[in-house]
Amino acid sequence: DEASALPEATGDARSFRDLILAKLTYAVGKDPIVARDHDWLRALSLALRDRIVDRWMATTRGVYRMGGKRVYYFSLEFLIGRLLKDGLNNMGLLGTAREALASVGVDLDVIAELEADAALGNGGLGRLAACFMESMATVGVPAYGYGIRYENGLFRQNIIDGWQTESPENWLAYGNPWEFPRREVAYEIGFGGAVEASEGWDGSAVHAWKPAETVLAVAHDTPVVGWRGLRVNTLRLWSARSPDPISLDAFNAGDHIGALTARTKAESISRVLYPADSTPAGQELRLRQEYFFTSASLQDLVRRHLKQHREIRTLAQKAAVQLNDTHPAIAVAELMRILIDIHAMSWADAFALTRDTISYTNHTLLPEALESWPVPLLERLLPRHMQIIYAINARVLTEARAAGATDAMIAAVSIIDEGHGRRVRMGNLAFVGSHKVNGVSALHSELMKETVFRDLNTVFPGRITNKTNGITPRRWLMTANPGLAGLLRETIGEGFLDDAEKLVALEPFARDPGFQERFAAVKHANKARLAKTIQQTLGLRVDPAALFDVQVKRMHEYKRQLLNILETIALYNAIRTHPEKDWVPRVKVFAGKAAASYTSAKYIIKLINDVAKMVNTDPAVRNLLKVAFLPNYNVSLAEVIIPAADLSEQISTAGMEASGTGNMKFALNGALTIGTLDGANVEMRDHVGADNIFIFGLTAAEVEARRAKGLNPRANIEADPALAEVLDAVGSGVFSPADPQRHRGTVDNLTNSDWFLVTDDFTSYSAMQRRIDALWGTPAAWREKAILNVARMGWFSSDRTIRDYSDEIWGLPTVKVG
Ligand code: 26M
Repeated sequence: DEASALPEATGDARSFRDLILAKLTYAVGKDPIVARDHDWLRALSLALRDRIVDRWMATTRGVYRMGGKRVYYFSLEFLIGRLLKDGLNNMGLLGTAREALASVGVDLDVIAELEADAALGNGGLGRLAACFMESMATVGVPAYGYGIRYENGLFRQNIIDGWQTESPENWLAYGNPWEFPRREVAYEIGFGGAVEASEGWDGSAVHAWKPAETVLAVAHDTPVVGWRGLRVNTLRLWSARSPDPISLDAFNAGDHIGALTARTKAESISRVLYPADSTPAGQELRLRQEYFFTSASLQDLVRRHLKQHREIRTLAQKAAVQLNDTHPAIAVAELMRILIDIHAMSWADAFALTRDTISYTNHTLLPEALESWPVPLLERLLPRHMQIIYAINARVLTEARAAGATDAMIAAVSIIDEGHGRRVRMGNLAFVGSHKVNGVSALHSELMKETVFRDLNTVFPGRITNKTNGITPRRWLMTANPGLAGLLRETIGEGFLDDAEKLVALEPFARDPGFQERFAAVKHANKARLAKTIQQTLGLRVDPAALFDVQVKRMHEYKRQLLNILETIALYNAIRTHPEKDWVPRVKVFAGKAAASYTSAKYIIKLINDVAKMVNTDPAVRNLLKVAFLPNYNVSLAEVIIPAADLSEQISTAGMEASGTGNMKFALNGALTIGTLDGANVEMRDHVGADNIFIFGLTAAEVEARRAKGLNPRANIEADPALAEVLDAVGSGVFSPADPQRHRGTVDNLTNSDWFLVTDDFTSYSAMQRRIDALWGTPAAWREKAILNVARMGWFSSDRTIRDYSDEIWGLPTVKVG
């Protein structure tokens, strides 16, 4: 019979199979005979969760007993992706689960693909928060992540006739096996109303905020497993609930719909993630989200602190609050309110305690991305906080004046921007309320001192520090690229699993022909897998033997997907003009979402798709060039694309990409980088060696100088006939014959302003691409460089980043695993 054809499970796999079957029966309510793939996924997830929960409670108990400091990572975004395989891997249960499922005729890889991708974030900032959560559990930092449990995460991107459209992504449709709702952990969050001042027992002023409106924040906890399952931390996400779900008076008066509007308004706070990753929306609902989760989180950690330590004055010794960008910057005022209004602390003590507790990470220098809120809006929504912000500002400006600040410096240091109709600068608020402020790469941190925070850096020297970003090698190497991880294990042993810097042991194998062959075979298998995805989603056939040249990230002008597609067109022209040359077959892979309102970014998506349509069907190209735009880029798709890349495109205008983290993921997986000297690319060059990375283009200083003297894109275009030809073709509708004017705006913008210096860097970029072709022609040389990249990328593990935060910002000890 059929069942006897199945492999028999042994040992651990047997007991794990029994646990899965018990979950299937008693938690899912399905007989194995009729269970569908989704039922098996849920049963497996619940079985794994049981194992995780045991470690979770042990960790939580241990942390409490130690009585030490906890880290609270405040982030409006956690771009988690799927949790099953990463959880199995960290728990050491991947093989066990595979065997257990096989014994009941189920394929782990098939059901793992059904898990929803938790996209509670936009891009780099949100994914960094997720990598940090995993690394904090791994290196033994007792940490809580605090954020919002959005019902709808980042939108789904559909490509229709080459254009992006957006639709809601319902990640909770099949339920979420990883979370534990904590209905009993709920806090009141106030909005609006007025501040009542009275006189305290000693004659001092006492302020009581009487909000007009209250919303409840309800906790949902997700365990976060570290490597080898040794420690499990908590991600606590808040969901908004109305304290009065049905307005009974209205309901009884017969207004059944009206009775629900208050509830709808309250619950809209955690309905959806704001999908912009650069320009703040400036909408009231966004400010409500920011205050909602910040207040709930501070109330929660203060309650935990008092329960354990009794005394509010020791807060900074027991709690470190890290602000992920300015989105939770209102924490400075909210903590002050809690300390002064509720715990009757003096101003000076409260401010010292706040500053000792809080620190702030900056992720961008783009002026349009810096958050500021109109004073009248803050005044209406959070009147007490506005008072506190004014009071903080008065003291800071007095201090600055005493330190010799000029009027211009005072204006720059002020929390209030008087220039644009009085706004609260959240960056300045976060800065003055923090003991440390950090950038996310060496270059970015230096630029912070010279640009946005120049004067604050003078008044508060030493406060700005650098913490170069990192990525978790568990998800981005072991889980995403099991083929490579397995080869590395066989070659250099298991040490790198516990300490990514041990990957250097691979260096002696870089030129070893036998190893090179096996390394290339892994890459080829990953490329075949991506080719299959491309075939299935786009109906496009690509050859896994071609050079896979990949740019995947949010669509943004500064990231310069436009530079890449223009160079692709130049290559297309050259192939047709010189069919006799021996061109390197290339597959250009693009993916990324544009903010729904970012029109020029959406036109770039359309241009890529227009070019793809023409190039992919042109017989003159003889399959030497293919262009693929994969829709709906997310963490799960990244896990397929990144291990399959030969070439990683990191080509932002120098000085504009704070760090980048995709750059690290590609290099760790053996792709070579073509990139500008921007963000962490600079440090990647230092680590992998200048011979093993392709750096081109203007430096940040040169970009600044060229902008200062005035850009001259027309001269750049005139100087490069290939570029001129490309722009003529795009502008005149060669790729959009049905609508020849379609890309006119894009070309005009390049010709007349070119703020992102695409035309300045085009020629050197193009030349570098041809050098890359030449190297591809010598596989042994290419592979040597790729292997050296893997060997030397260990430093970019987020474990290292977290140790740096622990040592230099949080004042915490960390432990080694393994
Ligand atoms: C702000 C206000 C309203 C709505 C949305 C936002 C907003 C959301 C996300 C603004 C910026 C957001 O993200 C910025 C971001 O992802 N920055 C990236 O951070 C990475 C991690 O440090 C860096 O590697 C990238 O270089 C940087 O662009």
